[in-house]
Amino acid sequence: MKIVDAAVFVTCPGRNFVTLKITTDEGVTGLGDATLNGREQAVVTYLREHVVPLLIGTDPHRIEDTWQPLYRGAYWRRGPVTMAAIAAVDVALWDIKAKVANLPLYQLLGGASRDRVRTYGHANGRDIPELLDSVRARQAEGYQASRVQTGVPGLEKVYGVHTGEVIAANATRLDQRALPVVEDWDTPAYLRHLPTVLEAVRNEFGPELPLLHDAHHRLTPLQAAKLGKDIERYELFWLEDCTPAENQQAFRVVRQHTTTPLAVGEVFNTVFDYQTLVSAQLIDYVRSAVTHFGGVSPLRKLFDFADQHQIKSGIHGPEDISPVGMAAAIHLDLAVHNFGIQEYSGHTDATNEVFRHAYTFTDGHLHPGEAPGIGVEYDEELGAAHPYVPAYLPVNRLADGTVHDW
Ligand code: GCO
Ligand code: MG
Repeated sequence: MKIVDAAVFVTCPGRNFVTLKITTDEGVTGLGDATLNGREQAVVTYLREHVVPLLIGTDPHRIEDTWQPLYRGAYWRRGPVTMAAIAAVDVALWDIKAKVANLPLYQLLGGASRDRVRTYGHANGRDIPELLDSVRARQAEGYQASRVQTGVPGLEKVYGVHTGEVIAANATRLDQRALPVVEDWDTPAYLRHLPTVLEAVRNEFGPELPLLHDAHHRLTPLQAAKLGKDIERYELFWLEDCTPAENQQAFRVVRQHTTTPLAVGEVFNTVFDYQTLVSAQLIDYVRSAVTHFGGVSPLRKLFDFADQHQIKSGIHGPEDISPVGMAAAIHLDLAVHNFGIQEYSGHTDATNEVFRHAYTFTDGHLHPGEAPGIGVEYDEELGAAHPYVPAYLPVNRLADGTVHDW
């Protein structure tokens, strides 16, 4: 079997998605997600100019032997653009292999380790009453775990919250503009407010509801350590990205002060980003997306490494992961032993029409379905009807104008 074509599609049925479609001489096709939110066209060009020519004529069954030269042969290793491009190839080849075997991908990954995949949804509000309504809305949709985010008194536009025309980071493209939306930030105000939010949520919903929170890289290690301690009594499922993790050592400060479980990694793209975090047992969940980590093959290796330290998976799954990336994640979730939880925000109806998928969401749980491969079909005609819309992610500034992590 040989690869005869590899095409890259960009579509915007609510937000931009980049999809790689590999075709073989036997007519079998495979899909991979290459969406890098806010930098989509960099991956499109990387794939079209530098990856596709290397694929034509090669054997699609040699997944590892395709992955390694894409990673090592570039010489310039790692980075989100490279790893998103490699991820799309990896997933498309797994899709082809599983279709040829006439099995859903999870069967090739060792088969199911569980019956279904637990998810968490996003609840948010400008203030506490709005947040409580949002948790109720997620529960009505079936979610059994919620990530909770609110506005901060005194701040107008904050990550993860619908504030008038500025929409949550994971919502439709309305949160993104031709030029970045500027949001505001004040860490002391946030640190004073968050415990009152968690108190209100626990009072309303009781101790059993699994609660998560995303600090989105905004705290210093010391602030994160203090926050973790202050909120221990609310028993979070995890506190995510409490401090930027480029400096892995920073998590030692956080870890030695709190038993609040920590999740990190959505912006990482190789196992090396996790080396100290995992081996020194500084975190509890690894958060990378199939789409940004080089695909199913390396993410599986990361989970095996994490498992040696009793660290579990928590694959990144906001709306900016396409249904192709979500499907690949759900197959992996079902198969690996050290599964923790899967983030799932769903997609717009228009997105689900462009990407018809076999995976289903019932009672807060996902299942990849039994279709051969990853179980996603891309409608090229419909996709073309939603052309690319340039859009940036927001930036964050403090009251005096200083740029802060977003
Ligand atoms: C999450 C993430 C997202 C990111 C988004 C950026 O935990 O889901 O933090 O909300 O902000 O993926 O494109
Ligand atoms: Mg996050």
